[in-house]
Amino acid sequence: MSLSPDILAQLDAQAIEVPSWAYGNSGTRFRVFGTPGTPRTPFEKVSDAAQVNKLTALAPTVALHIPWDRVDNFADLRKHAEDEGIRLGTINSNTFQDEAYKLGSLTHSDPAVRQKAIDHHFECIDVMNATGVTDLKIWLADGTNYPGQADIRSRQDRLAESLATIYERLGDDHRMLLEYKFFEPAFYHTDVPDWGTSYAHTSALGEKAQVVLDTGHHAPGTNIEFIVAQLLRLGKLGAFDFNSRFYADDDLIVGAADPYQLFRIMYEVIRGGALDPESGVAFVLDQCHNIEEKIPGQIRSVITVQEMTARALLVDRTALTIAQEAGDVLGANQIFIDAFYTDVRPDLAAWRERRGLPADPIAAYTASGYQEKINAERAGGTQASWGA
Ligand code: AOS
Ligand code: ZN
Ligand code: ZN
Repeated sequence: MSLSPDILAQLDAQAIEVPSWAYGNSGTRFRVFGTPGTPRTPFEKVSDAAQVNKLTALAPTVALHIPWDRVDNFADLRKHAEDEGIRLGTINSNTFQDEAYKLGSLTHSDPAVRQKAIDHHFECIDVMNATGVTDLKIWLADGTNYPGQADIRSRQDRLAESLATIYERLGDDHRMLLEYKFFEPAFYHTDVPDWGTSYAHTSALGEKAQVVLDTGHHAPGTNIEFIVAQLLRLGKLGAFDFNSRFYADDDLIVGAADPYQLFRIMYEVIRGGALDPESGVAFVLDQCHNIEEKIPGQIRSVITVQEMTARALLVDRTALTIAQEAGDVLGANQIFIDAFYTDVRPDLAAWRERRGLPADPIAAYTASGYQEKINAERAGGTQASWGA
């Protein structure tokens, strides 16, 4: 099987957003390792993000995180991104690092703490207005560690009220994207633990609110592609956070742990019409490169998403429907397997060359001298890290 013109046309339109925090240092609670050339400012993170797009044409936008990417003048950051050939993407809020949020943010029982968290989201909306960005992503660390610690039901009521206050402030073309996660940092209950809770809140809020599915935020064995199918069916899938995991929220390179799962997810994306950019579903990486080189790690990630998308596009859906309706269990499954095992890498290398891109973007990055340049230029100063 090779990639038909129709498949290639769909791949032409694919866009994957990269996260600014992937270019900073990151680690675990045991150690954050520094690396040469790590950006010191949001401007340098944007420059690094732009390298991924220059070599792959797959990553035209970069997600920002407030306060990590707070700058004096966001119009300057926007211009810098445009000068580098990319655009600013999703604005991510942060209510998980302040002392005040130890027992919660938008769900906190103290109205003053809730207001502080709401005001932070208002600041994020101001940033959206200053940058022309339309998506506000909310991930909450809110939860409890011990049964009985808090009234989980009233926390839901306060969450609904806080979200409604933020929602009211959104512009006409803005979206609020609510991410769920089953545990961590809270270990007993989390206030937005699953897609159902995110769906309940975003449905109550209205059309501008949608669900974010982070592939690392489910219990082991969860059928994630089913959730994708269901949210698309309900018209409530706003965005993906792509990464992969062996154990919990590992934030490893997407597809590294289970490429077949990524293929199955992309199949449901295609099946649900969400590969069409008009669908509004955003494909964002949410990864940390703790020990590997960051820019090549991001290049590898976007290429993997493209490869699994191409393989999923190879599924012969007409033959599949016939097999499914005939009750041909093994025949239908074989159609999936045939597509998944097709090596699309030569066709995608040719796709890149036709667009004036390097056939092997990682080799081209290594040969470009960019890493040596930033290693020399960025010596000294404080390197950006995941948490600052
Ligand atoms: C946290 O686990 C989530 O995946 C969020 O998307 C978070 O905002 C992101 O990891 C950057 O902090
Ligand atoms: Zn995430
Ligand atoms: Zn996460």
